[in-house]
Amino acid sequence: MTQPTFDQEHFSAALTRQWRRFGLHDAQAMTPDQWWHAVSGALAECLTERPARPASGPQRHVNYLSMEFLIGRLTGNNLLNLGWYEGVKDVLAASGVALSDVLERETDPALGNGGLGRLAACFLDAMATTGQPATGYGLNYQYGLFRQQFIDGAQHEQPDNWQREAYPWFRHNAALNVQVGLGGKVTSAEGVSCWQPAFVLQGEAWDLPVVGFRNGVSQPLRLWQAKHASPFNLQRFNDGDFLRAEQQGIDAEKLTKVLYPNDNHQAGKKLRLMQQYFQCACTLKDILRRHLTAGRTIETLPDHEVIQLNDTHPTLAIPELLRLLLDEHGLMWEAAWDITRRTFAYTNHTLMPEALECWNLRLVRTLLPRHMMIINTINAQLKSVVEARWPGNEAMWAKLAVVHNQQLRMANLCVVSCFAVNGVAALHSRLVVEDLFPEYHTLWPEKFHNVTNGITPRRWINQCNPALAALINKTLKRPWLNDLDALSDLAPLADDAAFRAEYRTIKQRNKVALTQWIAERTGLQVQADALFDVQIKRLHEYKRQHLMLLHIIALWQTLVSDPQANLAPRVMLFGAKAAPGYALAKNIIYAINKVAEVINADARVGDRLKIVFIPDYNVSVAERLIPAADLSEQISTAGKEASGTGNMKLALNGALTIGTLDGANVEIAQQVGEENIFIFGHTVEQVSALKQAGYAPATWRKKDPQLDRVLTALEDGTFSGGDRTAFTALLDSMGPAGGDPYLVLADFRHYLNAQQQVEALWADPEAWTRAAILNTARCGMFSADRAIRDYQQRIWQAGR
Ligand code: B1N
Repeated sequence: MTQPTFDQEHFSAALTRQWRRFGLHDAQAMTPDQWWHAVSGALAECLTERPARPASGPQRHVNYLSMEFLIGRLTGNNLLNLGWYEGVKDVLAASGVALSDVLERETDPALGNGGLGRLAACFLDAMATTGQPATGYGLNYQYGLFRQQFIDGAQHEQPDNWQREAYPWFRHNAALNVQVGLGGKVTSAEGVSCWQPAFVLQGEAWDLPVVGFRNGVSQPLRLWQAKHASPFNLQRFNDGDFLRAEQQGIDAEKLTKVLYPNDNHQAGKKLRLMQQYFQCACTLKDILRRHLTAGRTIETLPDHEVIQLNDTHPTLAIPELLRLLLDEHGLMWEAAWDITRRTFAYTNHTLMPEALECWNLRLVRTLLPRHMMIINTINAQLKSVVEARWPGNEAMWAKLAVVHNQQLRMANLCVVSCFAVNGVAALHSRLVVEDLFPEYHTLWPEKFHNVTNGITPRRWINQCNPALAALINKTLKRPWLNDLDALSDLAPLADDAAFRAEYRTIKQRNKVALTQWIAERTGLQVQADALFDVQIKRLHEYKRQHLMLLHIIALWQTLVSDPQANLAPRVMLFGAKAAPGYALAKNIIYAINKVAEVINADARVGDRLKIVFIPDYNVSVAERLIPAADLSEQISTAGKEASGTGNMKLALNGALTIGTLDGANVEIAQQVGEENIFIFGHTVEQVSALKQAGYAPATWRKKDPQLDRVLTALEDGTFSGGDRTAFTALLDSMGPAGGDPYLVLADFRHYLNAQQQVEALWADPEAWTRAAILNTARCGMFSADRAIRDYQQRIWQAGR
């Protein structure tokens, strides 16, 4: 496929139409925000009119269903993928306007929480780039993930009204509107069931273009927005009950008001279940419409369409498809089940028990009575399979049932109904089989796969680190952004002093740029030649931001007690949001900020140790931090982080990883070589052995005087103006009360030892840069393009 070249006249004309629409007489009269709207609107217009089209081919069309798409800013990304950046830059320069300033005006669409939502966005980019026909399906939230503020060190949340109604990239096509029912009852006549919903909602399709990298492809991310269906209840209206047809009791627009701010945690709220069903019902109507209007029969659905479930959040798509096949297309159960089973594939993203979705049966039955019947049929069918395999084994049934103890278990429903189940990194996929679903694995071993996550190098190198991209362009002299394995050709240059100097200069400039931005954003002055030690991710106990905090306190105590200590100056950088209801996570944020206040103001330490907690971490902040990082903190308890993807972005941009053998860290270590990464901590097997033997954090504290000093400083008010209760939640979690479930104390010593190895390598800049270059050169496999090809080969092309 060829790329439409930039047509300056066409773009300029579109731009003119934009500012005329603002009622202006001159481009010069535009405010900076208007410039952003005008440029984006003009580009969106050019894209609609030009021959940018969806990918096509013999493959099945992928329908990627996700409750989250953390897309980040679109305008700059689309310009780069289209190859129009320079052209547009020149047009704006002629008006004395800098494109880079204009792009900074875009509010980050934050329609996701963290890694799961960002992965969905990277995969859409990679499918457009590799030519995989695909549609992303999600929700158009009016409020994205909350904005974070610190007030006296504590997190406060502000609503994120991102002005979706004025977002120039959206295209709305009323012809795609669909209607969705909720509640009501089921009637049966002659073996045919009929659901009569109490309420009907309207789903509006709002499309964002996903632009492939220089290949002329653009395919939609379709986000559904809930509206009142004409003010009537259609059923009542058709029954002639005109006066009572006005709906009551359900506020449709509430449904897509706000993204739930939990990451790796289920809150079990009714509105969330309604969101999930709404997204699934709208999407299935759309998929079936596309299939049938292409002149195909319903029976051939799995030959042409595959539905990939991004975790269990869109699981209701399974009973919804069955309902449509049974009740609206009149299929018999066997045929409907066969079609469904060959259409769905499920990706598991977490083993954390609190994130495995279970829904109360009464709630499900009230909102979705027909789906409940269908789920019960699946459950009964499963029961005979389990009974045949493990006759009379009640405990086994209690474990494998889809419906049990008045709970609907979404992961079980997925495994039973999908042709493929995959984890997101090699270790995680092994644990999915061994710890989460061992019995299902003995029943259906062929269903289980690994697809290690990946990231798009278009955003995570080309867009965020243009200087590094330019160096790679100049060095490789061939396309690499859609063929990331090509980076391996850089490896020999790790031994070339001139190349190392260039590579180091780029990192240094990125760090200088970051220090300026930090000063503007936080008022803190930090030195760009310090080691930039970065931990950026959602705040969660298992990710162990507090382990990094303990190291910071240990460094400070060393610097204070021994001013001659030979320690590298460090800037410790954090970016993290805590779910608003997650008290411990919020206490960890508070503790980091309070420790930062004391240490940053300590003249004895000066520039040798600084702590910066960047407020309101989001995709755009990540784009600034990642190119400037020296050290990437990936320090979750082994077995808890399914994959991680920030680890990949940081390694590709030349940060060395300090990390546990968890998630994709294991594969990063394999790729870069153990001499180019700092691995520490208990392994998965050691973690379970330790717990089995009865882990007691107090004994670990007792045998390590430095650890005791660090914890004492948190207890005795050193960082909280004498208040000994300020960090109770944090301290309790690591003490006998909480039992230190994530083994912070048990990994402390090993972590500090690894940090000393970091110091040693940092002391030799040439050796450090050599290792950094090898990280860039050897992480090509973490391209999302490779992940998409794995999905194609292992999952999407199979299973029909
Ligand atoms: O998915 C990412 C992984 O790289 C991370 O390791 C993993 O933690 C993350 C419920 C989740 N797993 N589960 C969630 C998000 C929102 C929610 O409501 C669970 N996020 C992950 C991509 O594979």
